[in-house]
Amino acid sequence: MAQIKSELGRDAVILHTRRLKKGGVMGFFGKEVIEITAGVEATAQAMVPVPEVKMPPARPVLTDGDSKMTAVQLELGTMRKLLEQVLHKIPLQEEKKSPVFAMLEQNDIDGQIAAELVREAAKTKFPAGIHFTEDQAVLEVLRTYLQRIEGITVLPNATKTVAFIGPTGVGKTTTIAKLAANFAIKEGYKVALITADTYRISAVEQLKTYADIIGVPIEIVYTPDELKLAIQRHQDKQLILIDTAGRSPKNQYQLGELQDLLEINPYIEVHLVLSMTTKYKEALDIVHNFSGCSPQKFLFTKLDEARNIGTMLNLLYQFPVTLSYVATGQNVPDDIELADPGKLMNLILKE
Ligand SMILES: Nc1nc2c(ncn2[C@@H]2O[C@H](COP(=O)(O)OP(=O)(O)O)[C@@H](O)[C@H]2O)c(=O)[nH]1
Ligand SMILES: [Mg+2]
Repeated sequence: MAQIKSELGRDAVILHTRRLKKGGVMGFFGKEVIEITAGVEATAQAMVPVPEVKMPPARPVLTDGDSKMTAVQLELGTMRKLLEQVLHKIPLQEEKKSPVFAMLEQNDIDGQIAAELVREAAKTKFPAGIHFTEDQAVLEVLRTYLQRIEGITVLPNATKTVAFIGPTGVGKTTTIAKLAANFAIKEGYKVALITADTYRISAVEQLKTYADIIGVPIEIVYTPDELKLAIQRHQDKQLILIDTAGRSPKNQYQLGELQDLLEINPYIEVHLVLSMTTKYKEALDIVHNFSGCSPQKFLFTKLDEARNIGTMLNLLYQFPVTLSYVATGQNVPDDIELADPGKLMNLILKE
């Protein structure tokens, strides 16, 4: 519905849906797609004047990346990759001898993924007239996994609500302060903060201090109902940022609570915050454990402390999510930027 409404407006209704399989062998491995026919009722459209939305220049627009990633999609993404890996197990040994393979491994890109990138590059047909060496071709393929980038899209006449989830200490609260300052002070949007992190008094105080300095309102909520009301109270804002308690990925009860909190409103855009200092295998566990909260975007912090961005690449290779911002230090509000494929590629090539 969120995607339909973003394309057709608030009055859009679903007229018809049907499930079908595309591709695949004997009904297996086919991608199930859902075809949705939607429309806008003529009367509703005629009666409600649609306000003209003036888009500020050079602001990212809504794309497919905005559709919510479900836990199932997350799992399917991993399963597809696993299957491909099993099916191609033997030839992968050859790819491991490629000179570029060592460079990828030095960047902590998972061996299996590095081998697949090498194989993908060998199969890729680049546009006529472009001749890449093997190394360059692999890097070009790698770059395609860094293309899905989209920050927070704020529209002048709508309220964008974004929640940040992730383990304790990854930098959620600091990131929210940075984003709030940038959107409110630098870009002049009306911003409100909501914190659901009421487990520690210091956590509330931390965000409250930032809110006071930036000059934006802050609400403290203890239950899903309170969160709902707080969001309703701030419908005059263009951006609402929600801080959540750092959840232990091992604690399913806490994760369930977080899920309940986020399910109150399907329009909440969920960013999973991950630290670049986390090892790949740990990060995989975190992504799986938080998948119930359907994160649409990954936001990486502590790039300044990381040896390389291998973990980021491994995750983006595995999951069909969008990359939003990268945080590069402790300074509020400066140490954050929209992810940039060129800069990220340079980090891989620096050694
Ligand atoms: N080096 C570095 N430290 C960061 C970054 N982002 C946050 N931090 C620090 O990480 C610690 C935990 O941050 P906090 O926002 O409280 O994490 P939360 O528990 O996820 O809300 C604080 O000391 C922050 O200053 C970053 O990008 N780089
Ligand atoms: Mg916090």
